Amino acid sequence: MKMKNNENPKRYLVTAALPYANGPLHIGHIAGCYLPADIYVRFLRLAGKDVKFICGSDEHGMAITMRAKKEDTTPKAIVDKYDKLMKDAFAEFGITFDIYSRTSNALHHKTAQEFFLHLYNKGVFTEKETEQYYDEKAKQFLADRYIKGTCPKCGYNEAYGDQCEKCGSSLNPTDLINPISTLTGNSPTLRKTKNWYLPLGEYQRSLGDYIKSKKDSWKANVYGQCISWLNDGLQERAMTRDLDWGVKVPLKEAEGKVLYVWFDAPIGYISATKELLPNDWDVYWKSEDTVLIHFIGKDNIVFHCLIFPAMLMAHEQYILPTNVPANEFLNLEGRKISTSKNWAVWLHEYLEDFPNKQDELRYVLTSIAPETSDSEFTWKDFQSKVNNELVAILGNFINRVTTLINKYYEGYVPEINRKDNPELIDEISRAYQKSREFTLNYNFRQGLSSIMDLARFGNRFITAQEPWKRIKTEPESVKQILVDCLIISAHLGKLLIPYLPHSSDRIFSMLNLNPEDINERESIIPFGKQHKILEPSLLFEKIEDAEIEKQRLKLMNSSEKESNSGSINTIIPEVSFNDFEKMDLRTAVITAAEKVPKTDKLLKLSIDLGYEQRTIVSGIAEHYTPEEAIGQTVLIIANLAPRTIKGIESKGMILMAEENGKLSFMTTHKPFKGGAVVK
Ligand code: B3M
Ligand code: ZN
Repeated sequence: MKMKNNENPKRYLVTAALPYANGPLHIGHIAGCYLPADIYVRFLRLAGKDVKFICGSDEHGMAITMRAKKEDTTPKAIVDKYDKLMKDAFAEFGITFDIYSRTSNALHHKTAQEFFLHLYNKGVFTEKETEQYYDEKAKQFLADRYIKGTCPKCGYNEAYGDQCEKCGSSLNPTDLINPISTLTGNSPTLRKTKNWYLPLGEYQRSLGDYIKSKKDSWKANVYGQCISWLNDGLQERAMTRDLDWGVKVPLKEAEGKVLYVWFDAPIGYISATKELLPNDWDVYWKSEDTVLIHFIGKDNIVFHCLIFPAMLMAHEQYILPTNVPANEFLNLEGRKISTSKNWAVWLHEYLEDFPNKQDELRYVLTSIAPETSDSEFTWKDFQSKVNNELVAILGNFINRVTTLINKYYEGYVPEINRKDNPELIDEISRAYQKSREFTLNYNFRQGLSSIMDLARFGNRFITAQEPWKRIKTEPESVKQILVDCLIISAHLGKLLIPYLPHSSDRIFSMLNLNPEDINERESIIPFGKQHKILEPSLLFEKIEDAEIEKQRLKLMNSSEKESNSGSINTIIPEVSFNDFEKMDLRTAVITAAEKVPKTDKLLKLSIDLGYEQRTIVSGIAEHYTPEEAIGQTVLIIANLAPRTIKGIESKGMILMAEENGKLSFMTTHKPFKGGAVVK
């Protein structure tokens, strides 16, 4: 059964998940949510629909406070920094939000508080007193993530209050044995506190009906997850928290409490719409002929499909989401993308490293989008998709057409008595029809590939027609062929507007045409002296091996820096024997050692290389005392460029083996003097 407002909507309201302002955007965010949303919105705009595209930074919740703690700064400084970084990167990449707002805005705080009060006054919430851990020294209640202790299931002693990362069990803070506050190291005490809960169980029935009505229109992964939550039975959830960073709970008795971040964040969509359209935001939210679509990643499904709809139902004035086309996850070079492990391709860095190559990334991320299951990005595949598809198929076709028109007619589009070519008309309308169908069904991978099929057809067509052979003998037919090819190119430009907008712009300027003049049904292409196309230039450039190697190395290196240790899973690209031979590896004997003052990790070592004495500063003080180090025969890289560390010149590097964070010298099996060559 389809919702009735699906049939002929007056307007569309499209939202993309509000990213937490606690770190930069990476390609997983883009492929999972923002790019599909942007394609969809651009498509609707092109079709002349009334559509608003809403997003903004999510600036509350533990994600922010924990990051602030890690960077040793305030939550405010964190959100200001990342809000700007993300907003700029989205704009540069060509994500065309109608508004990119922030949940720290006063208007949002007011909107979220009014929403809360409306539900409160209707008696929607259950008030409940519970016992929560409290840190007497920090004078605050502790969020689950701020409590560590021993896991009751597996005995791991670094388990968090909500989960043990060793055995994966989900926990309550009170399950932990010997709980410790990570803020102060104190043992927390239990204190009574009152919070307001949304009794989701009371909405079990209406949510069930709502979700079941979406069986045919929602993606199977989204529908399936909702049904499984419903089958498990919905539990009440606290909508207020004992924290100080967030939207204040607008009740006298709730001093020192804020709204649960997942209560205020989706209301952020409403506040941003208000900011964009102060006078008629409510028709987008309260009128049955609006279609409301939320683009999100799969970890946000329960919040958008069950909790937020329950809030909207409870409020009674709002429409419910029409569709929530959530994507699965994108992996990177064989591993899960991880912000904390720095295993990511950051959008702002890509834009710096590959200037004016937004569409190369749009193309690759769309063609591997995790639409029905997790998928994977590798730099090799990025290179091969750019070189073998964008360059070799699309770019090549446009280039052949513009080159030949320039060569044979000095760039003027030949004037002919054009005969319609039915095969061509068929092919073009198939591309429009398929790309429309796929795009409207959130199947962007196939939407894009059906457009690429038209470019493939163009290449086959020109190859089969061989204008370069016929130009001498059949000049009139060649004119017809090249005009046909020009028409294909113009339609490619039009079809690509939602997917590769920058390239579409370039195609139109190369062809000296106006996108508005090109339509599925007719295309206005001036001929003769009125219409000169540009000199041929490349639409896409090949990506060289060296560029890809550089990116792979950058990924490996930065991820190591962050975790401060090489992981056994880290694959380091192969090096040539030549490269290996450039390293001067030697034995050395440590003759003296002392701690570097005001540091925890550094030892200053004097080493004997036989042919010379040297100083090396090494980060091993947590693993060896100076006394233990003296007298050891170790391996070093002797020709590493000198570095100054804490004012001491360090010449060379001691090689250490690492296991589970413990470091050990590499030493010789038999007694050796310093200076022996290692090979
Ligand atoms: N900030 C979660 C996330 O980035 C959250 C989305 C909010 S959408 C209302 O995964
Ligand atoms: Zn455990």
